[in-house]
Amino acid sequence: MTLDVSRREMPHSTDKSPRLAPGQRLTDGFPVLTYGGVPKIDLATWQFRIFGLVEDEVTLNWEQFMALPQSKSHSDIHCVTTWSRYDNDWEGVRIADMLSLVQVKPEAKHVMFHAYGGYTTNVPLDELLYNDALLAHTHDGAPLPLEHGGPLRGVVPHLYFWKSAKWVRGIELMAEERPGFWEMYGYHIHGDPWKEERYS
Ligand SMILES: Nc1nc2c(c(=O)[nH]1)N[C@H]1C(S)=C(S)[C@@H](COP(=O)(O)O)O[C@H]1N2
Ligand SMILES: [Mo]
Repeated sequence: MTLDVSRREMPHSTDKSPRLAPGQRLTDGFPVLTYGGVPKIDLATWQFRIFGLVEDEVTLNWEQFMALPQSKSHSDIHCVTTWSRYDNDWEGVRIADMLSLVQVKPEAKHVMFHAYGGYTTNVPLDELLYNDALLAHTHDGAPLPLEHGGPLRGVVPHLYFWKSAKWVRGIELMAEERPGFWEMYGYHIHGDPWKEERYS
């Protein structure tokens, strides 16, 4: 099956209000929240793998990744620790475009992001097809700083920011929902900021 990756608007750009999700406060800064250290990543050996419930697993090196169609998105960050940061400009590859490189099996309904360093987080497949969901290498016009996930991070802005994996190295397609790192330690399995899906 070829996934329907026709451009989709993320729900909060149309019907999520107020803009500041409940229980959040605005910050001008950009806090760093990492469990553990910053992994050492060499672009010469960097790889991104799409695997799991696909017909044809794909592995890209950095050059191949950067040759994919590039997109921009503008979105707000809502962190479960209650800070929000408006108006982030991201550049990278839409996750929908990444997924169109493979034939996703029809039973695939969820994904797990895998990151260098071992971090994982799960997201429903449908929700990664919104056009603001990116794998981003650039933030506010500059290469993504290492502590914020450079060279590449997930950006899934309609969910709490722990769903945006830094240092991503793969997407695994799965039939069933499976908890990622923070989800195993009590964070909500879904994480919608407007429903305050913080902890379970
Ligand atoms: N690989 C990895 N990705 C991660 C994390 C992490 O510890 N490791 N922390 C998550 C959490 S809890 C948050 S709030 C955001 C923080 O991103 P920032 O440090 O760029 O603000 O990254 C998410 N992605
Ligand atoms: Mo977080």
